[in-house]
Amino acid sequence: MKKLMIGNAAIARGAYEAGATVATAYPGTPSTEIVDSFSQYEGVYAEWSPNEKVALEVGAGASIAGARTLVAMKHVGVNVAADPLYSFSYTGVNGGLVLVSADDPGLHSSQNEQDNRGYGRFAKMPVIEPSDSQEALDYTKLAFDLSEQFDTMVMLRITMRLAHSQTMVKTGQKREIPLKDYKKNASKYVMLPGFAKRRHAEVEKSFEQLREYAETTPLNRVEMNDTSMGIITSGVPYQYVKEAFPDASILKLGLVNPLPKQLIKTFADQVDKLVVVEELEPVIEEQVRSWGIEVIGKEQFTLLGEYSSEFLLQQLSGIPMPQGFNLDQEIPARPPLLCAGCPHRGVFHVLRKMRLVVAGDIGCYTLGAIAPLEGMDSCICMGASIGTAMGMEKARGPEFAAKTVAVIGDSTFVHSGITGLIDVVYNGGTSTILILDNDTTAMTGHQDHPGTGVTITKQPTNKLDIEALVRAIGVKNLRVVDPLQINELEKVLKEELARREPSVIICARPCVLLPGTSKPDHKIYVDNELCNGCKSCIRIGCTGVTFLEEEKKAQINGGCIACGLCEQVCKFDAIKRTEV
Ligand SMILES: Cc1ncc(C[n+]2csc(CCOP(=O)(O)OP(=O)(O)O)c2C)c(N)n1
Repeated sequence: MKKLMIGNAAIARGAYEAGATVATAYPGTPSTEIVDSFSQYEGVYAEWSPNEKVALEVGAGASIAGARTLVAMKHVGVNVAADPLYSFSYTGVNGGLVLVSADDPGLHSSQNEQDNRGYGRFAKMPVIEPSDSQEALDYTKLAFDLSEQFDTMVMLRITMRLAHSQTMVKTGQKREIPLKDYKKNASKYVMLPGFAKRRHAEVEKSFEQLREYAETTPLNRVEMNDTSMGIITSGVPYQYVKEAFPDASILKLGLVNPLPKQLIKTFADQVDKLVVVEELEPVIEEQVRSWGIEVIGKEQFTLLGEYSSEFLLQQLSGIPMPQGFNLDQEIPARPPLLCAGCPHRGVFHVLRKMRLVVAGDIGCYTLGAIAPLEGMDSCICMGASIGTAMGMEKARGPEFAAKTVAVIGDSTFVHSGITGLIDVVYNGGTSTILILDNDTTAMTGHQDHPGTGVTITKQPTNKLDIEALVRAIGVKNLRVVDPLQINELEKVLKEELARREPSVIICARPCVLLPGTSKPDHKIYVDNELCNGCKSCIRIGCTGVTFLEEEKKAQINGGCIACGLCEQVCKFDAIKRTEV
């Protein structure tokens, strides 16, 4: 059957057709739809793991036990999973394991632009890059076969453009792949130094075989054409190359680690000028250069962001990018904002008002960093907030801690905040930590997590009791507040900051966009008689409130969901509620 599919759905389909029966993931743009789609197939097991390290460990266990297994994460998730990754690359697999790394050139929704082909090189792991949804499906299937043939996990590296673009896909039949036998094999799966030494030698041996395989695999193909220019490329940039230079000769690499040295040398000999087109790092270019082959690469292109066919034409042929191509020039900037009624807004309003130092974290609440709330001092990676606040305290002393808070979401707390809290309690920190519990992983599209009590397939399960967990860690001062009750929140914050002990304040209110979230039975309006245009309500940064410059009055617009925050910040009682 043929149908339009985004790359992520095609990968899920490929895994299903390859007979994978287990899939694990932690959500993260642009990878989230992969395991979500996989979970909808019959007869498979899929899970949202608490974080990427656990996802890969569960994947490794399933593979060792004999199942074909898919593990998916965004590029920075691979950093979290790097510890098991580097050991699992030594043990190898039983059932094939494909690890999808969804990279984000252009930082559409990430904190960095790292190029995860580098992991392939360091961990001696084959890396495959599809260029469209059909290849995403086909290469995923092939990746499972390769994984078992070469006894290694295989990385399928995609980028946002492939993950979320739709192209036609011909789907096939599911292959029935029986579970491989499980046999105890400690020298393969127990990474004691003595065993690991031998496994390292095995890895090097099988990587040499992969190098040979790279020379002949259909994953790498030469499209010989005009020989005045030859372009080596892979992944989505292949599409840009085809569009910009339809007459050029192309070496399209589907297997980007290891590279086919001989194939590349032969291709280079046949063309007058050799160019490597790859987004982000010069991974292919540097290897080609190291073999003494002259090549045009990053001196002509950029290490930053995504490419396009127009960009390639400009850089290689001097054809200027079309006028107005830069969309930023045409459309006013529209920075992302917290939704109207978002419970996080109350928190950041109070934090700014109290002029606190805020060690932040990653989630919807990171938007509290931008104007007009501007309530965040740092944000490093998921789970970093609590450790960062602890470091600030240890550097500057408890007085500094008395005006510092850490802010972390519920999904992020479970992902990697728990150990930071353990550190605070264990090493005598006095931090005040706000867990913003909106009962979902909102930022990536409302995925469930252990604290929501629901699985990926919407089955009820044990609901992690965050309060009990915090107490078990040893936090004696635990408060639960409604983050949209700002006076109460401010009072509680003052009390907890005054303590020379760790405190946790759980700001509990469900995400306003969650289905079933109760909506207020009143509406909000501005009493024009009382509004004096002070703009206090505008400074909460809510899309439900507009300021009419001519009239010098605030106005509640259709975006309002009557959360009542603006009503609370108005000192002149000009914002009122009416029964519906
Ligand atoms: C290592 C890593 N994995 C995944 C992501 C993607 N991501 C960013 S924030 C976030 C979780 C947000 O959920 P939560 O902490 O509950 O905050 P909310 O968005 O609900 O406010 C995820 C999955 C990431 N940035 N880094």
